[in-house]
Amino acid sequence: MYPLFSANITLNLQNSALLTCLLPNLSAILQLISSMASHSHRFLSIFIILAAFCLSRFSCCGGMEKEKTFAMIKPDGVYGNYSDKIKAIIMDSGFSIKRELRVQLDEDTVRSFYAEHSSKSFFPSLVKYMTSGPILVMILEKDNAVADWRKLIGPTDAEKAKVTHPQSIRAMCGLNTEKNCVHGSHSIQSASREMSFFFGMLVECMVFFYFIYFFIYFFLFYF
Ligand code: RTP
Ligand code: MG
Repeated sequence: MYPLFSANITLNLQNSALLTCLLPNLSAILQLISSMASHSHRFLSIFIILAAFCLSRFSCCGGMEKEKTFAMIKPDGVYGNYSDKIKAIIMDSGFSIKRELRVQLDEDTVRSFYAEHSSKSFFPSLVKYMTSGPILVMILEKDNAVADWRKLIGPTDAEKAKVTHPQSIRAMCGLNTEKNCVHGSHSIQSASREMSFFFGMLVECMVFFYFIYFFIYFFLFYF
């Protein structure tokens, strides 16, 4: 299940190596390919580009990489202008921000994201809170990222966090058990699900449009 992004999307694909190279230089790449002498050379070059893209996608899951986790600055954090401060804490704590995306969630997306809590009494209130304004979602990377990010954000109840974990992010910008400013994945499995939930669809869309672009280009100019 993927989220429906309704508005207000800004995107940081800084570290998506091949996409970052390919997309801004698409017309230059197309010109280079079209200057090649034969159809076979052109199709070979397309094959190499797509294969490199697929390899880069697989390499994101390889064992050589550091652990990744999913982080979110919730509407109260964004609205309260805590985003830059939280990002500074993230960097100072040794994480690198691999991706980030500012997005306004709709109700269905929140219901899907927090499905594990759908039977809880606070669920309707949680849906209202999470749709009350834009959020900032991020992929963070470092050794032991999942556990370290959970530790950094502190307990769910921000009031309690102010007493027991005064250095935590929720102590700094959270208000109570619900409005607690930030989210963090509980486990490597949930991190994987949540990263795909927000960033999987985006990459698939970009690949889809990339393919469409190629097909239109070749049909118009070569057949
Ligand atoms: P999160 O998933 O957002 O990182 O928070 P968490 O693990 O610390 O807490 P969780 O139990 O997963 O709850 C998800 C979010 O639901 C809201 N909540 N409200 N009113 C309440 O009693 C209540 N309990 C939880 C919070 O926004 C919590 O972060
Ligand atoms: Mg949770």
